Amino acid sequence: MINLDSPLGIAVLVIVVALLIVAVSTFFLRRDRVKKVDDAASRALRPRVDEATGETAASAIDDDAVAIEIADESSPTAAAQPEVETPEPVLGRFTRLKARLARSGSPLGAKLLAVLSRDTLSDDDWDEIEELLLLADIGAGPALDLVEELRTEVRVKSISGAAEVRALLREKLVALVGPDMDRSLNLAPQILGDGTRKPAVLLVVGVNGAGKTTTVGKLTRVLVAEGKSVLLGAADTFRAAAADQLTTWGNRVGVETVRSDREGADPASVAFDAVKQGSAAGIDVVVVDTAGRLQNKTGLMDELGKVSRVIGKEAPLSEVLLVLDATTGQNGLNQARVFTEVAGVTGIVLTKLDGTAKGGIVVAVQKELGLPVKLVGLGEGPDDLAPFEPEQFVDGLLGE
Ligand SMILES: Nc1nc2c(ncn2[C@@H]2O[C@H](COP(=O)(O)OP(=O)(O)O)[C@@H](O)[C@H]2O)c(=O)[nH]1
Ligand SMILES: [Mg+2]
Repeated sequence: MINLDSPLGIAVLVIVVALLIVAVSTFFLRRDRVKKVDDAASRALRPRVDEATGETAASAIDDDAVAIEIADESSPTAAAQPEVETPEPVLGRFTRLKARLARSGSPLGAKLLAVLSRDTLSDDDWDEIEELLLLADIGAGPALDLVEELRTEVRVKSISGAAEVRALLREKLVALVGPDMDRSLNLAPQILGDGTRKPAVLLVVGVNGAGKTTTVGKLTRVLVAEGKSVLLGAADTFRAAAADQLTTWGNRVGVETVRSDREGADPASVAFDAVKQGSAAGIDVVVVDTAGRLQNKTGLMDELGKVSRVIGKEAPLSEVLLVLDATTGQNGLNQARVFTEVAGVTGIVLTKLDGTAKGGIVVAVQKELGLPVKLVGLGEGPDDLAPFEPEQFVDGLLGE
């Protein structure tokens, strides 16, 4: 035994007691940390809960996917969650937002009406109509064709009166925008050859500042409003701020973001992780945001090509959405073409249509790229993204 009479014995006793204290406190600290990690993991996998009914979203997670903790108001983790917003319903969004098309200094409708209300339309009048359509960025070819058709029909059917000509113009514009194009997003769960169920995977691409991250944020709200479970992937790894921006959007509607804690991490591996985690958790839709550097075509091709290839190892891509800034007009189209060449784009999101009088760019973009505009951004508000509706769009353009 230790001899407490000797100084050596006392010293040994002190050391033994100190070691015991260190061991006990380490044990408790570790237990606390493991619990925190578990809490974070279960939060990431928790399905959305309908606030009104307390039921999990119908489309949420299969019973057999992963053990999932259902949010409970009384549980400490639920209490620690930031307040989750309820996004606006998707139906009728375009109708709400279409007035913004005309508000952005686009009195196309008013100007056209002024010309059309002249008694008989002269060559100059028709030229003026063509010019107005050109100013709205419809593109030279379509503007010329439209005026020719309109002119012929007015003559052949001996149509007179501004209202009738305007109705005909509206009809022609709707036809030009393509009312029959498939603008739906492919959000179906994917069943692979071996029977495994994978989430729908959406990849969002486009140049810097086009509105990609904002669109992913708004789109997440659209999906949440439709009862889907969503996971985000922050594959813009060049700036930590980009991942923060995305995480903030997700947090507002209770959606987790997979990100790297290191700036400059490999975007393809972040994208892969997001899809892998989404699959494991039985998530409905994984949306991957990317960086928009357009240094040169080869660099972009390599990087985006790698991102989609690597994602493909986990699940096929359901949609590749190209985000285009409508205010860049025809100039943006050349850059856009590069993306369609390298990234297998399936649809266009046209942003900032609220900030331009050149709404006709919708026609030009679809014609040039041969792809449908699926969604449009009409403001900086969180729910200012709407599925594109040709008739409503033309009415907005004409200021109706
Ligand atoms: N007015 C307006 N601004 C938008 C719209 N979409 C995005 N923005 C703004 O465009 C800027 C760049 O957006 P961001 O998503 O960061 O672009 P990214 O670099 O492509 O990810 C931000 O200030 C957004 O608020 C839109 O539909 N209308
Ligand atoms: Mg971004």
